[in-house]
Amino acid sequence: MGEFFADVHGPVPFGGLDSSDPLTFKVYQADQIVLGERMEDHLRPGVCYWHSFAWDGRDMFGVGTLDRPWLEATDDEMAAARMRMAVAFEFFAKLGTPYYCFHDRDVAPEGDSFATFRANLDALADDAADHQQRTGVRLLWGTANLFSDPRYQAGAATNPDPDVFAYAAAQVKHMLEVTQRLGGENYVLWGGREGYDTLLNTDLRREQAQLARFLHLVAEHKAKIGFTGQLLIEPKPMEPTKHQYDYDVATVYGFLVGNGLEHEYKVNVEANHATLAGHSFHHEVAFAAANGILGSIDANRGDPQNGWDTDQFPNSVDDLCMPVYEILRNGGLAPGGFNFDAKLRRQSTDRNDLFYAHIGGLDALAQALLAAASMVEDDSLQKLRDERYAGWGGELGSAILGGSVTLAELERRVADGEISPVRRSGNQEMLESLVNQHVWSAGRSTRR
Ligand code: XLS
Ligand code: NI
Ligand code: NI
Repeated sequence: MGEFFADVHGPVPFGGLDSSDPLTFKVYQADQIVLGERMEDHLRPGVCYWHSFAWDGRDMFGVGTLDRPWLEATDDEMAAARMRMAVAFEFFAKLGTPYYCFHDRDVAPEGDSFATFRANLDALADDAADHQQRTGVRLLWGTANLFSDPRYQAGAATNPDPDVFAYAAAQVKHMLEVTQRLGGENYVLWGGREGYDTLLNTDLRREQAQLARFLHLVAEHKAKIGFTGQLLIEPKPMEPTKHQYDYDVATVYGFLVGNGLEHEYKVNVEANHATLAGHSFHHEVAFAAANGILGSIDANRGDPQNGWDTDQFPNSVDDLCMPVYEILRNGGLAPGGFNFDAKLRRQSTDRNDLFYAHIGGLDALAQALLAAASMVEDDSLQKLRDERYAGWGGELGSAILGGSVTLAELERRVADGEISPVRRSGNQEMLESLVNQHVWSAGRSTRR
């Protein structure tokens, strides 16, 4: 097959905000220096294989609409898989982003046994290594699909049947090794069906113990093979199950600490999983950073009217800028990055739509980065936060935190009138305007 995306020569150029060409970046410039680092090195953007190349646009109500010839029925599944991979790398290289991510099943046909699947995956990993070498595109993270096959209908590690646990373990062991072989910088575990549909048939205590054991096995194997990437858990509250155990970052953090796993795993925060959990994306990133487990990001968005994982491409600088600010203040994302776990709408049937989607998402991220960097430089947000807590650096605050005062002592001092709280404004509206000012003005001077 010749080029699939024949209209685009790539790499997609920078056109600037005055460009009317949808196949140019308006803000994103990989080499632009922001706070001393290249924009690309801050964002470490990646394309996800599954939504873009392993899904044809089908939904619950209808068949595929997208032009994905390698997904059509065929007698030669390996040839189709090779075509899919060639087109995927053509896209990555033409878009000009450094990373990609995939599940084992996104690239390899299942075959009729685990041994066949493993052989298929190994053969396609060899191809991927060649494509990576040729294009310079790298693997941000690998993962195993432990939710599509009917055997996982009641979960993988949390399945009532230990045979299923074992099958999942086999899949993860192999995919961890494939990820290592391809130089993957992270390995993700998303607990797609690790939850329940009804409590009537569910033993919560057992299932949690099984999940902890599974995560220990993965960490042990990582150490055994000397994989240096970061292990990541991707929280999500529900869908496909009614309730998922990795509900949100706080739940995952508690689970990790409760099972002695907090030094082995960090989190891959997905924007729309945050909103499904009733949080903001900002909250999830800030909570992960505050607890030392911020790993990587799946950058997408939901639809404010829909309560499901619509996986749309990110397009709101307002929504992205504060999460990016927290990331910068936390010292960046590496070895994590921004993977677009996002898919086209079913009606976006032109081949170029995949470019428009990624270009738009990257531009929104780039503007968020400029705004966040401008807030870091200006520092007034942090100064206001610091001033708000200044008392904790004083005599009383230090004594309380240092454990040198008792409740009785505090009561005495309050009763004596030595301590008397003064009300202070939180200045929320002023801060909201301050953020807007950066969102609106960032990058003006550097634009052509
Ligand atoms: C689904 C998840 C999934 C993970 C990878 O909601 O976002 O795509 O990122 O298994
Ligand atoms: Ni998701
Ligand atoms: Ni995701």
